[in-house]
Amino acid sequence: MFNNQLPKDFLWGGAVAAHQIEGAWQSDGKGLSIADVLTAGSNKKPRRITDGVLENEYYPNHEAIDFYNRYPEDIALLKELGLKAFRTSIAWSRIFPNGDEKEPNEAGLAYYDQLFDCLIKNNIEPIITLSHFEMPYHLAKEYGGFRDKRVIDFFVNYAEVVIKRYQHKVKYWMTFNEINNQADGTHELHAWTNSGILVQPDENPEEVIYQAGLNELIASAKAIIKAREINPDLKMGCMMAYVPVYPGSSEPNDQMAALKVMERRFFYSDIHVRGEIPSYAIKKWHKKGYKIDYSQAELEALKEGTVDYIGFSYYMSNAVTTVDDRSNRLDGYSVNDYPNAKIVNNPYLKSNDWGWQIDSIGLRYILNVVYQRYNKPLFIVENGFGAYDQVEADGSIQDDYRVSYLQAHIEQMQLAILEDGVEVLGYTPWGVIDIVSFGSGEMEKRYGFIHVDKDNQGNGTLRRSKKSSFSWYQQIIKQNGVEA
Ligand code: BGP
Repeated sequence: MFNNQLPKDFLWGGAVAAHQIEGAWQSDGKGLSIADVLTAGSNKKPRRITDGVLENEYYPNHEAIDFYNRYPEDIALLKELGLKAFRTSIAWSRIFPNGDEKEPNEAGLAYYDQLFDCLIKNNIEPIITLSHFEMPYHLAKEYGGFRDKRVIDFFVNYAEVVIKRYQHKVKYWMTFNEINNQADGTHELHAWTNSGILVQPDENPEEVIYQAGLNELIASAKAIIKAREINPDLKMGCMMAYVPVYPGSSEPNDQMAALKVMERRFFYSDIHVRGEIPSYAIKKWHKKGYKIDYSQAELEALKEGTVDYIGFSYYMSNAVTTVDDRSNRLDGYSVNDYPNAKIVNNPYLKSNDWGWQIDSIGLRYILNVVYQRYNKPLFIVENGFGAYDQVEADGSIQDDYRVSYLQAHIEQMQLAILEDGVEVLGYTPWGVIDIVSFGSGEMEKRYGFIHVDKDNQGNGTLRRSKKSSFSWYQQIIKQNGVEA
């Protein structure tokens, strides 16, 4: 397969998020964000959401890797790597510290002007997420996050300010990072980071999450409508976490269970792309007696504010079974959608140290499934291999495991493009430079081509150094793909 058939303007890049890279959690007028009250966790211990910032707690996102102050040095390294695109997010609480102010914080706006100018000067296209788990804490605390429809307007106001400000520097935008996580996570982390909600003991978590998720989808649609009024040349995308679900056996109930588990994830992109609430959701809400509130005007906004492309993350695949109780995992509400459905490990696949099952063919599979479902351009804005990298005595890091993961996934992406006819705008591997893990808060769950000297307890010099994968990816970009 010849890699030189990939489009010449294919956007080879790298991805990060403000709360995981910037640090400077209180600089230049920035308000507290919902990420600033997440403690450190570990591979085995989930992160906790604290009520405000507590004394003698360690919050890994407060300093992260200090990109806020070091971005010129880091962007010089990304330029050397050969990136054509760099995905990051704007920290909402740098622009509106509490979220419900009328006027923005000019120092926050000025920072992102400088960051985008630096990227553009280095011929790197900024790919921007409006909210990557970074809602202002005040909106979560005082309004209950997206359970309150006023937060829709606060988000749209924020989106309008930044899209107007940066419309000539940023062409590709996405609204909410991995908006569908909240549908699948039983733990409160996803409901908190997606929607800023803490489910109360007397509430039905699924009903609250569906309402908050729908309000977020309405906010996305209204922001996209505004963006098109500002500048019709902008490319407005959604951002999904696609984890394909295979049937655990050929027993027909396993196939139906897989369809139903995927349906819960597709609920979000079905609305982002098709602009209407799917009939399976209306039926489910009615059957379960859920009171999901939406108006005719909001339905019209959903219809008008659909996306131009679908950004998504891909890391792993799952399997689901109904035939036996092999499962020891209680993964999310999705398994409630079909009798006896349980998420199980796939015996044909290996896992990384966090139990994420490695499946490069799953990327080609999901590219085909999503493209056939929506017929919209796709953008792989996250893919990567988290690992405890080893620094050798000579200071080098031989991350061949990361190269083989990425090589295999790029091969499958190229098959989807060159043989299956899927339209893919670009590929921005996650954590292009080592940053704070979202799920565990660990600094040592590393994804980068560039190592950062900092450990899980926050100790280190923050020195940057190239891993062996740096020169490998540099070559992939130069030759526009992998030879397979
Ligand atoms: C996705 C998030 C990213 C990133 C990635 C890796 O869910 O969009 O923010 O963190 O997962 O996850 P982790 O950092 O937990 O390894």
